[in-house]
Amino acid sequence: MLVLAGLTAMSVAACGSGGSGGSGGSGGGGGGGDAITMGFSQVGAESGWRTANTKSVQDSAKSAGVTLKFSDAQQKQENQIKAIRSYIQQKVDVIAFSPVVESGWDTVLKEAQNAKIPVILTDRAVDSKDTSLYKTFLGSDFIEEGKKAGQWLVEEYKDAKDPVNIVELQGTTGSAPANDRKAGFGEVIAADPKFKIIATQTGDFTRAKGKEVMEAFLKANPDIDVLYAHNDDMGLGAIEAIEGAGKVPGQDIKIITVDAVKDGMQALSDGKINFIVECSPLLGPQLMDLAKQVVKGEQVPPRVVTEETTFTQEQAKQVLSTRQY
Ligand code: GZL
Repeated sequence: MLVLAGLTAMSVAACGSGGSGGSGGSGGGGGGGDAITMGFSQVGAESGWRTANTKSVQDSAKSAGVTLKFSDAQQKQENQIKAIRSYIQQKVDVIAFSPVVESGWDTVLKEAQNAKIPVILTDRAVDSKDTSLYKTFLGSDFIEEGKKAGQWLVEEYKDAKDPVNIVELQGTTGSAPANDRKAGFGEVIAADPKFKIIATQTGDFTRAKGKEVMEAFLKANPDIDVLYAHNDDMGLGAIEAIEGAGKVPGQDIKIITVDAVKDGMQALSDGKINFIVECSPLLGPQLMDLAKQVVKGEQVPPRVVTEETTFTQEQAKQVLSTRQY
């Protein structure tokens, strides 16, 4: 739970809703009653997580009676900026988006503010110094996710005396999850010099790139002990590379990933991944609650942190059949 500027962020389950925070705007469409129009700019369709997140947003809009204008930016910031500008032109009541990278948003967010259209950040953060440019940020604590990954590794190798050689598949360069998952993990393993990140490179959160980069890691580093991948999809691509190199994933090379999507949990249950840190994509219900509140001008918390857990191989076996995504 974060306490910010006299307001308390909410740490709620994926289907909860916000509390009191900054005042909302009346928006272009007036937002009369509950029938509101939301312009949503999505990062792309790069991973199983993203597909599940898109479904959550679209299904929740339907059940909340929110008219949704939806765009897929194919992981390009310029496409997101274009989409936000078009929503401003269309005078939607509220804009929500998952910023593909942290920087470069102030100008377009200022345009939305000048048009009196409230903006909600969902999933990823921006590095704008002026936090009045958006009403709230709903999403995971990525630094905490990185720390959880590091804490598992420290425990797993607590009796090891020799160096532990780690390779890291980073998420999209410049994105909040990549920056913060790297920082959280690095902070925890820095406590013991036996942990060495011998190679680190972006796999852009995709399976294909994860496989390609892991192939290069394997060629250049014969003695890899651990892979830390910032999402399941890159980890699954890396498993193909590891098996292609005649090694056993989960045994010859231990693997830690983040997300806990179905395919990742299957690999965890099969013993090919050793530990997964959950990152919930099911943000839709909370997003619609927050959108209705900001359009009505109600106060919402400036930060809403989604609750999530971690899974070992045993735990994955127990919950696999119940996973929603
Ligand atoms: C995290 C999200 C990341 C996922 C990836 O909230 O932004 O983007 O971890 C996805 O799987 O591509």
